Formats: sequence, C-alpha cells, structure tokens
Amino acid sequence: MGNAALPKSWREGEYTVTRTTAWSAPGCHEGCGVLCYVKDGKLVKVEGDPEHPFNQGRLCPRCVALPDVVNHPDRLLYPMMRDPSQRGNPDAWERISWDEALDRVESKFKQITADYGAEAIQMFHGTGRDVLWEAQRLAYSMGTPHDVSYLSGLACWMPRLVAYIMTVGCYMMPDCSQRHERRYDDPAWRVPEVLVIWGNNCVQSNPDGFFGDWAVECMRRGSKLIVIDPRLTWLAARADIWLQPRPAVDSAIAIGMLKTIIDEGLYDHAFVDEWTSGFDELCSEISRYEVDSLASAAWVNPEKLKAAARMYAAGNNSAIQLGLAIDMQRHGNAAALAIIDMMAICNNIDRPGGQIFTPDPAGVNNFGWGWEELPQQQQEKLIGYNEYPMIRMGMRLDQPDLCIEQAISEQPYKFRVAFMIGTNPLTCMGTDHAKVKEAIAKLEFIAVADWHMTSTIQAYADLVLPVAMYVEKQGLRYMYTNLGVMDQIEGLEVRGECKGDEEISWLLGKRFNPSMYPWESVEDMITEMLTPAKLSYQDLRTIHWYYDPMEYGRFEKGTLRHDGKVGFSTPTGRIELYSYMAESIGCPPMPYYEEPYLSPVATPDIYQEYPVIVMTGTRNVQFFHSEHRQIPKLREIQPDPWVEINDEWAAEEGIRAGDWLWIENPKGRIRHRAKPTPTLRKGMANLNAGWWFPEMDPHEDPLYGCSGVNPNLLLENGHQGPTGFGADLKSVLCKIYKCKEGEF
Ligand SMILES: Nc1nc2c(c(=O)[nH]1)N[C@H]1C(S)=C(S)[C@@H](COP(=O)(O)OP(=O)(O)OC[C@H]3O[C@@H](n4cnc5c(=O)[nH]c(N)nc54)[C@H](O)[C@@H]3O)O[C@H]1N2
Ligand SMILES: Nc1nc2c(c(=O)[nH]1)N[C@H]1C(S)=C(S)[C@@H](COP(=O)(O)OP(=O)(O)OC[C@H]3O[C@@H](n4cnc5c(=O)[nH]c(N)nc54)[C@H](O)[C@@H]3O)O[C@H]1N2
Ligand code: SF4
Ligand SMILES: [Mo]
Repeated sequence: MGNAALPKSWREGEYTVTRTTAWSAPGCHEGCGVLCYVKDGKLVKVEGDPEHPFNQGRLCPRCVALPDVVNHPDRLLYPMMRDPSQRGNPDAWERISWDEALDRVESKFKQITADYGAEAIQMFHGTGRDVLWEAQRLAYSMGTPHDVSYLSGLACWMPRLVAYIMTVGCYMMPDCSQRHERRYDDPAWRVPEVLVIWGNNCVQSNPDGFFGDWAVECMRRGSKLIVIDPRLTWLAARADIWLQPRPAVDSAIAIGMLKTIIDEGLYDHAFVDEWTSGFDELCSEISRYEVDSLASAAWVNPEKLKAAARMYAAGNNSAIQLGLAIDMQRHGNAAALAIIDMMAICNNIDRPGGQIFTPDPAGVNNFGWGWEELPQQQQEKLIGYNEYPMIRMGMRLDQPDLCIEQAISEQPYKFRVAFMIGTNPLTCMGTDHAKVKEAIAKLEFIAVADWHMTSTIQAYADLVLPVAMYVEKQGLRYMYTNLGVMDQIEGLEVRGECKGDEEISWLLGKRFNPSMYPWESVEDMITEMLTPAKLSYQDLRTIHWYYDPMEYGRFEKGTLRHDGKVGFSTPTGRIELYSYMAESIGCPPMPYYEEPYLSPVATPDIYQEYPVIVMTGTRNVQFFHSEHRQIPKLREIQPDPWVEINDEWAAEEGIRAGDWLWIENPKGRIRHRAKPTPTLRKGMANLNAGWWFPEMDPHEDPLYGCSGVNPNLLLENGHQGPTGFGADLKSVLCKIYKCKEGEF
C-alpha cells in the first residue's frame, strides 16, 4: 500500500518540488495529491500529482491558485485582539503574542466554566475541511458538548447519512474504482453500467469524497448517465436521460421510480427474499401512490421517469451519486430512503461498479474524537439529544434549529463564549441570517481561527488566530478512500506566525485537559490517530498514501458486521426497507412524499405573490463557500454574485445579462446580477451563497456587504424535517425584479 519508491522532494531546475496532500486551509472536501513548487522560500506553483490514485493529476482552479492564497497580501499573520466594546471597529485590533492569545482564551473560558458550567461554551466549525476533529476534541477538552453550526436541519450530508444508517447501517457511494489503489485498471472493478447523478453537480463541487472527474471517466468507459437536476448542468447535457424536476420534491421522483421497478417486476426477487426485510410493507405503503401523479407533481414527464427507472434497473451494476440537493429538503430523508430502496432491490449494493460502502481507511475515524471523555451528564446536554435521537450518532453536532432558539431565548441557559474554527456563519453557514446575527451578538467573547479577515470576525470577534495552510503544517487526510499527510513542504518559509489548526487545538487543549493531549508534538498526536492503521506519521509521509484492500460482497462473507455474522450492519442483518431503527425513534420508517414547506402546492397563496422557486447555494468550481473572493484569478471568473434565470422570461421582463435584480420574499431582499440562461425553466432561479466583498472598506460595513447579497436573508430556521435533519434551502418562494437606478 502506498508507494515508498516515489520521492518526497526533488530539485527541478530552479524549483524544489514536494509531493504532498491538499486539504485545508484554504477549504476543500477532498485531499488530492499535489506537487508544490517552491523558489526562494516562496510557493510559486501547484500541479496535480499524476501518481496519486485519488485525482491522478487532475486539479481544480482553487488548488492551482494556492500560491495566491498562501502569499496573499491581506492574509492574517499574527494573533490579534480587540476589546469587546470595540466590535465592528477595524482600527481596534492589536497584535498580540501567541502566549497572550492562548492565555486570554484559557482564562476567559475557564472563568465562564467556573461561573456557569462548561455548557456555556460553544464550538463552531465549518464543513468537512481539515477542521472537524480539531474543533470537536478541543470542545470536549473544555468540557462542552456544543459543537455548533447554524445550518438548519444540519442540511449537509447528515440527512443522507441518516437514511443510510436507517436502512443499511453505513454510508455508501457509487463505485467509480476510488477504493482501488490501481483504480480503473483493477481487475475486480467494473464500470457502472448506469450512473445516476442525483441533485449533485460533482464536476463543479467534488463533494464529500467524490471527485467529479471519476464520473466523467466512467462515462468515457461506457457508463450510461441519468441526471436528476432542475438545471441543465454540464453532466445533464451529456446524459442519456435528464429529469428536470421542480426543486425539493425528489421523494416523488424516487418513489415513482421505485414503484415502476416494483410494479414491472424489474427487481432481483431472490436478493429481496434473502437479504432484505420489510418488502411487503414497502409495497403496501407505496401502493397508495400513482406513478403518473407523482411525476406530474414533480413537473416531470411520467414516461421519462419510467424510462429512467427501467434504465437503472436494467443495469447489471448501477450506481447513484446523491448530492446536497437531497439534504436541502425538509423531506430529503424520505427521498434518500426511496433511493436506497431502489439500490437494494436491484441488488446493486456491495457490488463492483454498484453502490459501495466507504469505511474509514484502516478504521481511522476522527468524528467525535474524545466524545467518550465527556461525562455522561455533559453528553446529554447535546442539543436535540432527547428530541432527535439520531443526533447522538454520526457527527454529534447540536441540532441547529433548537440550538439557535436557545441561543436567542437563553433558555434553559445562555451561551456565553465561542471558539470558531473554519467557519463564517454570518456569510454562509448560518441559514437564518437575522437570527444568526442575534445569536452571535449575544456572546460575550468570540475567538476565531482563520486565514483571512471575514465578515463574522470583523463584525463580532474579539480575538483572531492566524492559521497555516496545508503546505505549511502537519496534518492528516482521512475519510472515504485513503489516508495521507500534510506537512510543511521543503524550502517553504511559513509566513508570519501562522499555525495549523492541529497545533492550535493541541496547544489550547493541553491547557484545558492535559490528559486529552498527552503528546509531545503534533506529529505524535497524528501518530496516535493512526494507531488502527499501524502506521506512524512518518511512515505515512514516506508511502504518501494508504489504501485498504477493496473487497466486494462483504455482507455475504461475514466481513461487514462487527460480530462476524453474514449480513448488513443493521439490527436484523438485512437491508431494512422498513426501518425498525427509524420506527423506534418515532420517525417515518419508509419513504413518503410530502411537499416542501413553501411550494406552489403547499402554499398557493404565497406562490401567487412570490412566483419564482429559488434554489440557493449551487456551487461553482472557483469558490469554496465564502472563500476565494479575494483571489483575483478566481474572482475574475465571477466578479459578482449572479442569479440564473430563464432567458425567455428575462427577455419578456426586459432584463439583460448583468442587470442587478432584487430577489425578495417576506423574510428579506437581496440583490444579484442577472444571468439569463436556457438551462432553467421559467419560474425558477438559482443563486450563489457565500458572497461578501472582501475589497470593501470595513469602516463602511464590517460585514463587507454580505447582508445585501446573502441568500440566507431569505431563509428561516425552524422547519427541519421529522428526523431533525433536512431543511428546504433549495426551494424558497420569491419574486424577482429589476433594481432601480441608485437604489443601493
Ligand atoms: N467548488 C466548490 N465545491 C464545493 C463546495 C463549494 O462551496 N465550492 N462546497 C462543498 C460542500 S460543503 C458541499 S455540501 C458540496 C455540495 O455539492 P453538490 O451536491 O454538487 O451541491 P450543489 O452544487 O449545491 O447542488 C447540486 C445540484 O443540485 C441541483 N438541485 C438544486 N435543487 C435540487 C432539487 O431539489 N432536486 C434535485 N434533484 N437537484 C437539485 C442544482 O441545480 C445543482 O446542480 O460541495 C462541496 N464542494
Ligand atoms: N443559502 C445557502 N447557505 C448555505 C449553503 C447553501 O447551499 N445555500 N451551503 C451550506 C453548506 S452545505 C455548508 S457545508 C456551509 C459551509 O459553511 P462554512 O463551512 O462555514 O464555510 P465558509 O463560510 O466558507 O467559512 C469557512 C471559513 O473557514 C476559513 N478556512 C478555510 N480553511 C480553513 C482551515 O483549514 N482552518 C481554519 N481555521 N479556517 C479555514 C475560510 O477562510 C472561511 O472564512 O454553508 C451552508 N450555507
Ligand atoms: S478537490 Fe479541487 S480544490 Fe480540493 S484538493 Fe482536489 S484539486 Fe484541490
Ligand atoms: Mo456542505
């Protein structure tokens, strides 16, 4: 495993080249192999590592632009402090030493713990960059269970994960050979006959362990493609079948497809008999739906929907890539259940080129690392612990909708201080901008670790810690496919006094709970995490990456379950088409179709006044959430936030490309530039999230203009799905009209 024969560093003309792993900072979900070129102590170029099995030399523009990030003139370089009375004042920051900064956090947080209990401390972190375990372990070392994001319904990844846990016991992905170190050449792998990309734009987003280029490679090798997306994406334009639904009714489509497969007998009867439970209940449950009515409800041609179902079922091995759009639905869990049922009854699970389990490589799993060290009574303070039992599983984050209500009402207790790692809640993560502002403003003291000034920091923080980039620190890349390390690359001079999140967590954690940070160095801490892999940090550094051997059909061999019995990791050992786990916690045990909170059907009156269904937040490859707006090369690709609208509708309304438009609903109003396009139907629009203007003078607005353009002004917390997961972020009803001259 790995390849120790490949050099770590070498000279190439005037450059020193080092092979390493990209993760963050700056942000990303993946962990691709990169070659970094250094000259005179500075990073000057990044290329994809053609040897790395994960990305095989491919790179996004964000990695190509890494030197502009690392060398950015406005990068945070030193710890800084500001008197809490001076929040919002850009001139009040004072440079301090690391010791002073850490002392300040330690004394303030310890004081709060002594006066009010450690549960008055909140830890915020952003999405799956290299910040998750650092934040969680640090929180637990402080004695608080509150790992917080204010994303309503934890509507990113968790709703999908929960559906997988309810039915098959663990997370799954399409098999694009990513778990084979030899990749497409591995003789055990088969190209998926049919690949379904569902609510996912993976060639732009490379999301959650799925590098979009793999889908393209499978298409090259013969996979038929089905895309389910309200927009004609690059992939949809190349699909054999493209279903164009209205947003947030994917459960109608999924049940329609599932029912077609069942009604037409296109499933694997023997597999269903032997390896699933609840099939009769499922059939009876969905018998109340008509496929044609479901298709019409989703604004999809019924014949096309049936053709997609037949194509999926006809593949000997078919695979489905689920995206964020499934999570960003209040009833996304129901959609995911129906989709998983389809995978199951067609016998596509744990098969080459089908749907594969993605266990942690070598069992290295950092989610909630240190949770067991929290006393039971603190664990039980996790918000949603009783209301939504699934919250205790998976990532152990507070249920955001309940958490924000508590933050505002201060009942049953007040949150007083916060530490934030890798998140900018006022610009991106926080669903309900007004409430997030109110909640954050109530905190007495906020410390943030980031690489650049942000709107949240400038408006509300009291202390800032400058973080090192992935080429400047020691870190671990884990999750989904392989392990690798980040390390300070050869010849590079770290700028200012930046430190990696790992080091920050280690330095600070030791002060709160030395027994949780017994290591002499960050390297030792990483070696400890690697214990299940029987590798040290240096071993992994030498072999560059580690892949587990890949085995299919594990449920038949008894190598999937912890108890060594054959079957799936569920209570019954079968795939639970009727989920006993869901039932036991009072959640719907089978798929169902219900309308989103706001829709032409659910709220016709509102729809009459606000007749555009707006998706918020679709990704573009040049930006990661609110990042990269300050990198000229990337900003040039998209200088302003834009709203995609149907081109014919734009012509009817006299709207031209680039016009500023108001997007308005009863919650608020924001403006984006018009981007008329034939890729969307009339009556739909698509916005970007994460916008702010780092070039703005913070004296004018410490939020750097994000309140004028952030779609989260249009969204509302508190409409999470019945499991506590999922919220309608991609189906907001709005009206859209031109801004008048001089209006802003
Ligand atoms: N470049 C870049 N990459 C990223 C990120 C980033 O900010 N920038 N963010 C990362 C994060 S945290 C995440 S969660 C992932 C998300 O990555 P993706 O899953 O790709 O998410 P999106 O791009 O938001 O949306 C995917 C597609 O869903 C479609 N869609 C919208 N509403 C619906 C619907 O109701 N039903 C269906 N079927 N489709 C719908 C949109 O048109 C879009 O094409 O990306 C990760 N990768
Ligand atoms: N309307 C709407 N809102 C959304 C979404 C949407 O689609 N629509 N998407 C939602 C989703 S899926 C997600 S996951 C969230 C994402 O929300 P967040 O993860 O909070 O993303 P950002 O706002 O970019 O904040 C990340 C901050 O971390 C910093 N950073 C980057 N790398 C590192 C690092 O290694 N260490 C440290 N300490 N800091 C780092 C960046 O500079 C940036 O300021 O947004 C959610 N918000
Ligand atoms: S997915 Fe893109 S930005 Fe992320 S590490 Fe890979 S190349 Fe870099
Ligand atoms: Mo996300």
